[in-house]
Amino acid sequence: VLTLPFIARADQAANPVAVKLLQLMASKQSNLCVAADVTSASQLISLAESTGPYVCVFKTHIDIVEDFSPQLIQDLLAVAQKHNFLLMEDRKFSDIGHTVSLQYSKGIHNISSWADLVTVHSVPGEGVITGLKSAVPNLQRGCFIVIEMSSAGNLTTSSYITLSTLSKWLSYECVVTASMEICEKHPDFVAGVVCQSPNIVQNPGLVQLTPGVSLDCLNDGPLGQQYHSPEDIIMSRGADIAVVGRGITQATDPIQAAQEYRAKLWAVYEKRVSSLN
Ligand code: UP6
Repeated sequence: VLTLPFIARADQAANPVAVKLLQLMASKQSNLCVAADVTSASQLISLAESTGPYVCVFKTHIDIVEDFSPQLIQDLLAVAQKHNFLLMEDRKFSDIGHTVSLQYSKGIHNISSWADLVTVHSVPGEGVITGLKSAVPNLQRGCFIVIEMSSAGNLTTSSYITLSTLSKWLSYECVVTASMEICEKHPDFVAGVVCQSPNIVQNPGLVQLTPGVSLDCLNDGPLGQQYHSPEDIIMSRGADIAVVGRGITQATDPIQAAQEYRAKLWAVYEKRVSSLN
C-alpha cells in the first residue's frame, strides 16, 4: 500500500480534480466519502449540510432522487462550496463511448455540468473513457475506474488469485492490467480507481476509493454487500478514501457517525503514513 502522504501525492497527480482532492483531503484531514443513497431532495441536502464538514467527497446516485429538479443541483453546489467537498456522481458508466458521452452531458441530470467526479466501468474498454472525455473538452472533471466491486459473487474478485485455477487467475490479472493501462493512457481524466485489493494502485498520483466500510456490520444479507473495518480497508486493502453509506445515513445520529468514521479513518491513514518513517 502507498505510504506517501496525500499532500506529496497531489504533486504527482495529473488529473486536476485528483490534485484538488488530495490537497483537500490533507487540509481537511478527511479520507471519508459519504454515499448519500437517499431518495428525496430534502434528505440529500440535509445530509450534505450535516456531514459536509467531515467528508472529502459527497457521493450521489442522482437517479434515485424522486423529486429531482435543477434547483437540487444548485443547492448541492452551494453546500459543496460552503463545506469544501467534491461531488461524485456514482453513475458507473458502462456503454459505448458515444452513448456514455450523451448520458454524461445530456438528459435531465446533466451530470457533467456539476459532478467533479464520476465512476465508470472499464469493461467496455478504452472507448468509454474517450466518450466521457469528449463530453467535457474544456471542463475540469475526473473519473474513477471501477476495477473490483465489493459485492459478494462479483466477477472481478481477487479471490481468483488464491482460490482458483490458473486460467481464472489470468483472467483477473487481465482485467486489472488492462484497466490500469487505460488509467495510464488517460492521466488527464482518470483521478483514481475503485477497488478492494492493495497494490492495484502503484502510481501515487492516482487515488484508491474503496466502498464496503462499516463499524457495525459484516454484510447486508442477500443484497450482497460485504463490509470491512476502517483498519482493514486502509491498512490491508490500500484504500485512500473509504466510502461509507448506511453506516452514516441509517445511524441514529448521522452527524455523530460521520465524525466517528472521519476520526477513525484518518487515524488509520496517519498510522499507515507513519509506518514508512
Ligand atoms: N459501491 C459499492 N461497492 C462497489 C462500488 N460502489 O458498495 O464495489 C457503492 C454503492 C453505494 C455505496 O453504490 O452507494 O458504495 C456503499 O453503500 P453502503 O455503505 O450503504 O453499503
